Amino acid sequence: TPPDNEKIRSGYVAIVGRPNVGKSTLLNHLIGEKISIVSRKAQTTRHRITGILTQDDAQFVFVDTPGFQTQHTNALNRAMNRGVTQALADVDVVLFVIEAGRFDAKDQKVLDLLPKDRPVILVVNKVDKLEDKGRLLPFLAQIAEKRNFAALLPVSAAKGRQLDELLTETRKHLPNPGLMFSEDEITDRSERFLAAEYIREKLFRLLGDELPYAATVEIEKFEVEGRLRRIYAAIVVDRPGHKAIVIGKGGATLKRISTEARQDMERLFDGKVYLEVWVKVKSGWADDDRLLRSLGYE
Ligand code: GDP
Ligand code: K
Ligand code: MG
Repeated sequence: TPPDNEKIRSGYVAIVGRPNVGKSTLLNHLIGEKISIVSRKAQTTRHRITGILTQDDAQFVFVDTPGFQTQHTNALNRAMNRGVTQALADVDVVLFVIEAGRFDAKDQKVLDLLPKDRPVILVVNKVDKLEDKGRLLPFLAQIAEKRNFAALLPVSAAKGRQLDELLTETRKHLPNPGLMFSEDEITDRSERFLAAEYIREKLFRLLGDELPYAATVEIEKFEVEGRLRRIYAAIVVDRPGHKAIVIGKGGATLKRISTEARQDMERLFDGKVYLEVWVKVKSGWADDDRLLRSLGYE
């Protein structure tokens, strides 16, 4: 059903939490498309990503955030931290995401950052992983002591469980009458940006523990011809040794990165994609402010 302008409410909803609790997975399941990339590794999300969900009586503008960096302070990490801080400054509701059965100093640190004057909904994710379901209620009771939460919701982002309930609770706190974005928009990010992100996701999923952090992706050309998109992308690495790893034996790794990224793009763009990917070395890219801006880091 089309949105009803009389009763529709809209607002900004930040999704925050320590790395790997499932923030990006949650955003994607709420929107129904992969607009924020996901991997098992911390700090996969480097940008603030907006995902828009419009229903007949509500428009949720979700803001997915990178985990807050405290350890390495290069220009990239500083830009990521600014992204989190800005998302929190402008937001109407906060979804504070934790993992079922776990709450420690890292979660507490994020909780301490949250604005005191905004409603915070506690989202306890990955309940599907909790073996002893009897632990859930005592766990919720323990966390509920920590702050006056607007609601407490156990969910499974990956399995799409309890997400309607989460939306119902969130809607209560949307402040604005009417729409803020057109009803068919799902993100404020461009296709060009999403194409680069999909390639970056494959680096996180297919390469070892360190390389993905030392790499980024630049779209050099993005052409649209009817329903065909021609995309030319460079994977930017820090060292010549990394280049060989990304390419892999006989080019096998690069081929897999490119094939999987193309399939994701065709799904999202709903059309054919011709994708060319190559690797280039730019030493010190993560500390080059100008290059970071050209790559879309605010
Ligand atoms: P983020 O760093 O908080 O954005 O977390 P991601 O969305 O990237 O997810 C981190 C990992 O947790 C990925 O391997 C996800 O597949 C996994 N994950 C996310 N949500 C769930 C869930 O509800 N259940 C389970 N079992 N795994 C999940
Ligand atoms: K992650
Ligand atoms: Mg993420």
